[in-house]
Amino acid sequence: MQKKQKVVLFLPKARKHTFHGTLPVALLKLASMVDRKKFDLDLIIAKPNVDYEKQVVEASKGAMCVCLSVLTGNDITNALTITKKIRVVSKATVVWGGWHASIFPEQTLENQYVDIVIRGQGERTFQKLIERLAEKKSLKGLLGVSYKEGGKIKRNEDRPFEDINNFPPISYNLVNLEDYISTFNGMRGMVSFTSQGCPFNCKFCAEPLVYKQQYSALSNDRILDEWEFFVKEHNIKFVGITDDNFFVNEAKIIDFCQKLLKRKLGVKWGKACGRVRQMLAFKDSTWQLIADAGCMDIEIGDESGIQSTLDFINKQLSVEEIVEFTNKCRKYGFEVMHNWLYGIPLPQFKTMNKKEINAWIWKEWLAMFDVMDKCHHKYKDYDEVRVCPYYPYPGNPLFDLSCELGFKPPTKLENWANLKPAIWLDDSWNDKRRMLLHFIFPYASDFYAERHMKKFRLVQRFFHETAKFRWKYRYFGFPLDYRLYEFYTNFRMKITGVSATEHD
Ligand code: B12
Repeated sequence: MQKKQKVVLFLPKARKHTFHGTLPVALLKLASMVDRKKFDLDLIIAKPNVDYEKQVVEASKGAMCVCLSVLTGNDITNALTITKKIRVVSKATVVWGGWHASIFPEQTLENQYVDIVIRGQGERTFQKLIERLAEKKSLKGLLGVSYKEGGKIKRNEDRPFEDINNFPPISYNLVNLEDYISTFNGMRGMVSFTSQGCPFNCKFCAEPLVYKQQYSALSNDRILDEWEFFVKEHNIKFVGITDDNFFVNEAKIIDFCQKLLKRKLGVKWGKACGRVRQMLAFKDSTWQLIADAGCMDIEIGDESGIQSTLDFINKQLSVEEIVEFTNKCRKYGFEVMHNWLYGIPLPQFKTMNKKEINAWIWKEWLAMFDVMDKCHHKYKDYDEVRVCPYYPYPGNPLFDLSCELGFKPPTKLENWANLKPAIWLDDSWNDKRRMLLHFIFPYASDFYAERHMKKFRLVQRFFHETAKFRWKYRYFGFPLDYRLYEFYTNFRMKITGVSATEHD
């Protein structure tokens, strides 16, 4: 009998200073495509307290290929460090897939340590690639791959996007699932990825480049089989949905909720992304059903409080709809996770100097605050809010505009590891953002104060008052209270290991 070839799958470390505990969904899905009668498989994840570098290098010895999943960011540094070490001890073919490699296949392959790139949806291409590698066949005509041949980089045609129901269920037994159980809304939680792609075309998102506005969702029965397994085998109480867009098709959502109720799993769920306008068009009975089926929170991309910006980025959303949506969520008992962007490149920036651009961004912040005030009823209650600077991720019209505005995209793979926010944003915005998210929001909130007032120490009362003042007057100057807060938080952390607010 012929000796089995070995395939190594590796997920590098995504963040510089911390590890992420997110389930390695992409690699698990790829692993399910490996015919174990023909191939041995090693799945290695960068985890704390594990010498994962050594594991990958050891596993690569005698392996047919080592395949890595890489996002734009620190992944790249970690992936390259390890790939270099592999090259010293092994002749394994090095395959990169995932978002970064899909966006920049040519530039990724220009790096001497990468042999093959798989672009976009990976399952089928990966399955066919390892067959070809095992049979030592040429990659000519293999859809979805870019590769090197005779010193030249070749790009084969794209592989048509496939219905994800064609792929086998995830083999959860390949990992210790307990390692990936985390606390969501105070409950034992697990993530579930139920669809791939997004049918919309927001100008700042890489999705249209990678998945070309295609969308495929698992059947409701398949999703629920997975959830039933989570609940029955792992005592999961909450499922967080990591899809880019979960609430796409109202009829499917209705069927999903009805089937979920029928299974009597008693599981709560949420963190699911939806589009405001599309969800507002759902019938009231659908909203009620979603609530009855145990949904706790919904995530949306508000992006901007300025209508002309929302129109420019093709968000198909009005400022009034953000407020209407939030009120509707409140009525049905859902918490909203708001996501705001600032520093989005706009055509008028071409004729503005840096000072004028930063004055515009302040205008963006003020507009965002006004919408927040309307949504949060002046902090009587509290939704979760993320405020992020615009990063020029490539492959969309905003990236091209960013280049016109002076952004110089890295010309080498390794330089994408430290992508910075847009160059027209000066450093002061990051300071303000931290003050807003870490200090003003949690401390100004009446919700926070009501909950903690009784045990409020003097210093926290002081923070509550100054944060409220800052919020009321939109004031970020003289940050003495904020510096004191930082000092206090660090001090408390050192002494007790507990941070000063719940939102740090
Ligand atoms: C969970 C998640 C994370 C997790 C873990 C990511 C991971 N690698 O497991 C954490 C929290 C660490 C994370 C961090 C970030 N993330 Co994130 N994240 C996600 C999220 C929500 C789900 C990822 C997932 O599991 N997908 C499910 C799998 C099945 O899909 P997939 O990853 O696309 O994989 C398929 C193909 O890409 C391909 N494939 C993937 N890997 C490989 C490997 C090989 C060898 C092959 C052959 C194929 C292949 O096949 C897979 C199956 O079809 C996605 C959104 C999304 N829709 O994917 C964003 C997303 C991946 N994240 C994104 C971003 C921007 C970030 C951050 C920069 C955010 C931030 N500001 O901090 C950081 C980057 C960290 C870093 N690199 O330094 C962007 C990616 C943009 C980019 N150019 O890389 C996404 C797409 C969100 C978005 N729509 O903008 N993220």
